[in-house]
Amino acid sequence: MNRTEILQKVKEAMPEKRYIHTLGVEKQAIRLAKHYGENVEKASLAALLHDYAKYTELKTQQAIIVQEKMDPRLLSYHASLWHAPVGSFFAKNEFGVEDPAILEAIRVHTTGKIGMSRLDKILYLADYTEENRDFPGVEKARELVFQSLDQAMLYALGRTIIFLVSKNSPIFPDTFEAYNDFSSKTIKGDVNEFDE
Ligand code: DGI
Ligand code: FE
Ligand code: FE
Repeated sequence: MNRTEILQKVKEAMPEKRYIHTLGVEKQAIRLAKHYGENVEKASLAALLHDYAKYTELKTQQAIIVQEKMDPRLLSYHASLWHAPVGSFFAKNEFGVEDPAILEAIRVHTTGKIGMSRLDKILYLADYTEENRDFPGVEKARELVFQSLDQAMLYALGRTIIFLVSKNSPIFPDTFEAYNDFSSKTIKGDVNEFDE
């Protein structure tokens, strides 16, 4: 599939606003890839496909999670988490993407996980900071993201957890695990800070 074909298929799968978001994520992912020496083509493709499954019928998403033996805990959490692993499945099966690094970045783009790769972080943070996003804290995230991917991940995951708690939403364990992983990597987030 060439770029034009990919763009057309992605565009047809979502409302205009989501397509504009997708192009914004690609732009930011390419900027970040260049800044951090990551493969630009991989970042671009992961970005273009990351929300492809967002408007797939939930029944279909659920069936794919079951059939493909994906993490069964997903089914007892909010359905907005499902489009990430299901999107990874479509990237492989509808777009012919074979690269495991691209497929994994798409799979973990909503929750994060322990031990994220540079490409995983770039997609997660491009999704969080692309130019059309507007929420409290996005400006700070846009600055942090070019200073340190790990600091930016800690900030973005922390803000996401605070946001979910403010809505009394359940938080998927991988989100906490990712947060803890980045927290323990930075001195600032170390629990010892509170010992004295
Ligand atoms: O698909 P996008 O809107 O571009 O962004 P996304 O895939 O990062 O997030 C989709 C939604 O999932 C968003 O409303 C925040 C929510 N979310 C992220 N982590 C968790 C979560 N929802 C729950 N319930 N638990 C989580 O851990
Ligand atoms: Fe998403
Ligand atoms: Fe997105």
